[in-house]
Amino acid sequence: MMTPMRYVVLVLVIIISLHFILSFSHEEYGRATSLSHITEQFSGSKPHPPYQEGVPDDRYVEQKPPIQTRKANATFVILARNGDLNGVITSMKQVEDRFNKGFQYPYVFLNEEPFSEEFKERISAMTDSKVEFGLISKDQWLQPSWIDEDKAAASRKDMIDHNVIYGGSVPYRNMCRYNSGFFYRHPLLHKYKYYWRVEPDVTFFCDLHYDAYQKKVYGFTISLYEYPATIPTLWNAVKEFIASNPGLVEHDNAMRFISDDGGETYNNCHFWSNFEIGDLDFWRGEAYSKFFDFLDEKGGFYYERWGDAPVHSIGAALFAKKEQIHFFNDIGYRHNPFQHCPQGDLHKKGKCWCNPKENFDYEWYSCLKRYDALF
Ligand SMILES: Nc1nc2c(ncn2[C@@H]2O[C@H](COP(=O)(O)OP(=O)(O)OP(=O)(O)O)[C@@H](O)[C@H]2O)c(=O)[nH]1
Ligand SMILES: *[C@@H]1O[C@H](CO)[C@@H](O)[C@H](O)[C@H]1NC(C)=O
Ligand SMILES: [Mg+2]
Repeated sequence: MMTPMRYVVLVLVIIISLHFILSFSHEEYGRATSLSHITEQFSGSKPHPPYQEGVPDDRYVEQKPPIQTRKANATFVILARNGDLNGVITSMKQVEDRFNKGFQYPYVFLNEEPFSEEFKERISAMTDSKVEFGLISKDQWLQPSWIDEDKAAASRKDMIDHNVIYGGSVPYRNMCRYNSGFFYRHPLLHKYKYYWRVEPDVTFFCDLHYDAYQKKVYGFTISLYEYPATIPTLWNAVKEFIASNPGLVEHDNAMRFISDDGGETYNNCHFWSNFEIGDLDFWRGEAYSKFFDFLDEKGGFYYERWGDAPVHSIGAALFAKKEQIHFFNDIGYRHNPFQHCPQGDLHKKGKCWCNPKENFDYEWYSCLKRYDALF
């Protein structure tokens, strides 16, 4: 037997259940009966925590226009995969804050696959500069068909057995070859003369309040020795090229940076190419173009694991005047595991935040002393 009290409870339970079902299944009903809506009816406006009103417009300081007056014909270049997005964001935010807010140089992003909408949106949201996203053609990116794949595969296996970093990777080789001989030919870069290469997950430690695009051919922050296992026959190819193209070699070159015996052997010194500020027309010029084609024909990008760092460095050292190669002493920079931290007055001037004691310049594995000795 049910008591009247039990009927009341049952009806209440049914009403409450109906209310919840309707709130979830019918948006309009849910909104009209929500507690906050009902309180709104009484108080007149929707209550909310004060921060949601935002900062009044008149408290914003007027944005300064770019402080520079003379703009170089220049761009940032970032080669990246969609999966590199977070690392690219990290690097780019620092580029903007430390330097580019005051200059508004454009950006060119390159990828052999189309950039995702998320990539393009998040990148574009970080700057007022022009940003362009370019696709790399497969024939410039992939291992060429004339490479003997059996020979290349055997070399990769050998490098894996010897623990050579990225030794087993074909994509890494594609990337090294593309950076060595193709990025500066991408249609989006035709209209520029100078570029600044930026990689994901690097750190810029200091404010830079002058225009970094100087009229130099090649600028670097860190130099070091290459793993000989990645370039066993590179120097022989270089010597062969010099012998058959003596006229292309610059007289006042930086050969002493890359060779300790007048060109007989390579000392493995190279500029670390994850940071570069350089002249695209130099790469596009006769000397380097012929040099790259010659190296490419040797197949060493795939039969060995030639990196863009030694290839660029040897090219710059042979075909540019040594004065056209610039050490950016004032750019505090880190790409794991090495960093250049400006010392003394430069550290203060750039308001750098790196520990000056952590500085690669004259560590035993650095080649900066050889660069210094050029002058
Ligand atoms: N689109 C594209 N970009 C790549 C690919 N591999 C590397 N990159 C980019 O090429 C540059 C060099 O690659 P990293 O992986 O940083 O090579 P690394 O500096 O020698 O090695 P890490 O010490 O791992 O940084 C970076 O800007 C990468 O984002 C690839 O397969 N496709
Ligand atoms: C920028 O440099 C490129 C390559 O040298 C050149 O083609 C272009 O005309 C230059 N643009 C300006 C505005 O000087
Ligand atoms: Mg890197």
